[in-house]
Amino acid sequence: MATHAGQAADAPAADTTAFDAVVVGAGFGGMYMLHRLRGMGLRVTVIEAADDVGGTWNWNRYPGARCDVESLEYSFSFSEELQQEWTWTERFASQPEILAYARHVADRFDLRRGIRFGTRVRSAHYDEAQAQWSITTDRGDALRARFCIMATGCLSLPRMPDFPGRDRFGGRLLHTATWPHEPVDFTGLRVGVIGTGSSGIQVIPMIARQAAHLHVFQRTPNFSLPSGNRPLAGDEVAQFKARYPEVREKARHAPAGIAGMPAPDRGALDDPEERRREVYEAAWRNGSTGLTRAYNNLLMDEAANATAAEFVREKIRSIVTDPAVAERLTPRDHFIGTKRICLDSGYFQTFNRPNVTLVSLRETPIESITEAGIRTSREEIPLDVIVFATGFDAITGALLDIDIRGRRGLPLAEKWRGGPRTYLGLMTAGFPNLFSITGPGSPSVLTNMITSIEQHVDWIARCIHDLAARGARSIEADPAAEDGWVAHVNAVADQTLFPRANSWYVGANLPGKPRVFMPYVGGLGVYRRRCDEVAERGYEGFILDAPAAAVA
Ligand code: NA7
Repeated sequence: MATHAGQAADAPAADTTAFDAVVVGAGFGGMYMLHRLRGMGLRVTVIEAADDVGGTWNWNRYPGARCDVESLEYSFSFSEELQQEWTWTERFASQPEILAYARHVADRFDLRRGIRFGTRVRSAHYDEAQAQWSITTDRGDALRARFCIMATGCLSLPRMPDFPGRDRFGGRLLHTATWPHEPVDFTGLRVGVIGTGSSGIQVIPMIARQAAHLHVFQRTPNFSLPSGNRPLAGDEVAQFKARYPEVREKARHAPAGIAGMPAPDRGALDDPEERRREVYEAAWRNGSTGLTRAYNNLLMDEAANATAAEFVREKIRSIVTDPAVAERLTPRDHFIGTKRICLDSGYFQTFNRPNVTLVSLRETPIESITEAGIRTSREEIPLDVIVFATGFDAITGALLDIDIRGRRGLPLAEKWRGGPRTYLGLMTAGFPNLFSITGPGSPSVLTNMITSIEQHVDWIARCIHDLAARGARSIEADPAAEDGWVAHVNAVADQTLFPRANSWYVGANLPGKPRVFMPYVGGLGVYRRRCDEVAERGYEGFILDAPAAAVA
């Protein structure tokens, strides 16, 4: 490994295959990791399958794609200059604006020259003798690095259900997560959207405005709240920016990594019904996901949750004019917030349009895709375009898509056959020097991803620095510490209603995926303290420089 005072980052070197660290993915995690490690003088390369930075915000270009964390908080805090010079224009940033921000970050910190675009990592194998990772790509690269850092994202392996006849369809097939770069014009077309998760709920109102007719194929109705998106006024932005030091510090220790969402201090049943309604009404009017965090027990207590769920069900009935359609759109199979809550701009209102038809797949399942459209158990619906908004193999999908092998050639897929096992969501035993950013067992998708990414990247950078300072070549999770963390992640989740929903948090959206609650629900502030303590206690629960046979 280059010493920290050693060779300048990315300096021309004879060997373009040997690195201190290879980072997989150039989304926000990979970009910040590159910036940090470069700043420490390490030789780093980032490998990115897409042709640009931005990760999920580069792929998910469907109309209506928008973040559900407010833009002024969904942004990097590591550079005061960056956060002062960038100006967000909307309360919730749209995909094009977030992608423009990612590109700005890449240019401002001169990151592009450290990234190999259009290149997909195929394998990463650990060489025990050398204490190095050997990494291959689909372009024939064979790289070696002391550290391999997976910044592969939690929602990056799209899922396309294999309906019979899919390849026969004569029209156009699109997936929200692999959207074309050029705009798609739906004017005059008959469109079908399959899926009513966040992506479906965002894209449906946009397509409905253009299409001749839109059929929405819904399997499970979802809770969705009005986003309350609006343009940001210049003075509002300036005032917020002036408070950044305080806001960011709060966010780092808040449960969701969002300063504007501190932990509530009372339970839903502590308030009389009338007061509770006022609280929910105010949250509904204010927009954002605040309604599900209005009380501290909404995700813990069935009766408390029912008060919020019923409030939203009433709203759906009040918005959708046809009572039969309203009933079909009303979620009843899960506690509100236990599947990712959606934020929308006029989703339920869309079903009042004459050119929109809701098809409930519970009543009339899809039997096949035909040359002309979709055949349900009732009829064949002719379509020009089918949009799959059918989600992702979340959290573990992109990691297991790479042939990762640790000590003694053990495949990660084999180790995780029963579900992911990690220590702190950062490392998995038997895979030395392999880190994952926002991996399973960390707060990740239950938080502001950028706050969580910064926490993970800073921790990994500090760890690599400390290893060099001690002269250690490797670090890996102690299997006993990993068992303890997995038990803790499960125990905390089991105190909540989360594991009971058939969500992608538990892998229930993928037939055959082991049912494990994957994110850490204990909150980012608590988690951050734990990670810091571990480092301060000399990497408690990790083994430094284990001999080849020492770790099972
Ligand atoms: P989601 O939230 O996983 O939603 C996928 C949707 O697709 C959901 O409504 C599914 O219904 C539906 N789906 C999946 N497979 C099928 C089949 N075979 N037939 C019919 N319908 C199906 O993915 P999104 O992309 O919307 O959002 C993912 C995250 O990205 C989101 O939570 C935000 O964090 C950003 P189901 O509910 O499984 O019955």
